[in-house]
Amino acid sequence: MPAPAGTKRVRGTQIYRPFVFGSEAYPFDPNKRPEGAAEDHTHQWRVFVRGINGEDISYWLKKVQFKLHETYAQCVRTIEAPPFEVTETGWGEFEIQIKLYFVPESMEKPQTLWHSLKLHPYGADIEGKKARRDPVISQNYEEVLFNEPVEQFYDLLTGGTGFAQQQAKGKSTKGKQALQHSAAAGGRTAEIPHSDSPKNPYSQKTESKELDRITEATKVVERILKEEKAKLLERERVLAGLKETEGTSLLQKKR
Ligand code: SLL
Repeated sequence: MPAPAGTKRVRGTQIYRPFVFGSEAYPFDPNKRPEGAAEDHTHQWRVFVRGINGEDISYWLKKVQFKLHETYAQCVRTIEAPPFEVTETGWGEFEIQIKLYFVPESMEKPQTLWHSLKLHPYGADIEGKKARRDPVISQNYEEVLFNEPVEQFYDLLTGGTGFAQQQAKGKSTKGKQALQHSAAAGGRTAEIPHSDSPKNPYSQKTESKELDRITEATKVVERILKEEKAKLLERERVLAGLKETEGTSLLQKKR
């Protein structure tokens, strides 16, 4: 029996899409508090889900639900269109639940993320950051993975060239080629920019730097392991020697 319309999946295919989620917080300037902010509030902050380098992600992301701390009025905020963000003022840090709802064509269930809202500086030079009243940014690069997307969603994701359908009818080439082709045609890909910029730290360059850093760190760990193994072997050798000499003399003494 054929699958109902819109539910046929592109087998053996996984498609991922990168995005950023997190928060930015601004300590109030005591001389210029935002209008209407409660007496005990100290910061303005924003929690967000956005594309890398401002890329429009609304072709796969339909809406985002942010669940704030219960001290907030209407703590469940649903954002139906980009920018997917909530701006608020407050005094305390807390965990924000972020639920991603995908476009209906995707037939995908929503996915939940958590973000710790950061109001206070962290990392290096905390005192300096406080004194300058630097914004506090806490964000993560993330990838959503669509495993065997339904055909209509596959087309949406890759630029809508109808390749999935053609493939299904046996008119087209293999999955990989189809993916490349449609990406070129529609410009919808998982690619991140080649270089980073002041506004966007996520790029192929930073990724490759990070990979180099991991490779270097792995080498260091391997070297330390080797040294420690050698030390252990040496100690075992000494121990065996001691057992031989001391062990026999003890036995001899007992006799
Ligand atoms: C803390 N567990 O103790 C956290 C709670 C609550 C955050 C943080 C104010 C909300 C409002 C606000 O910042 N709540 O006044 O509407 O740090």
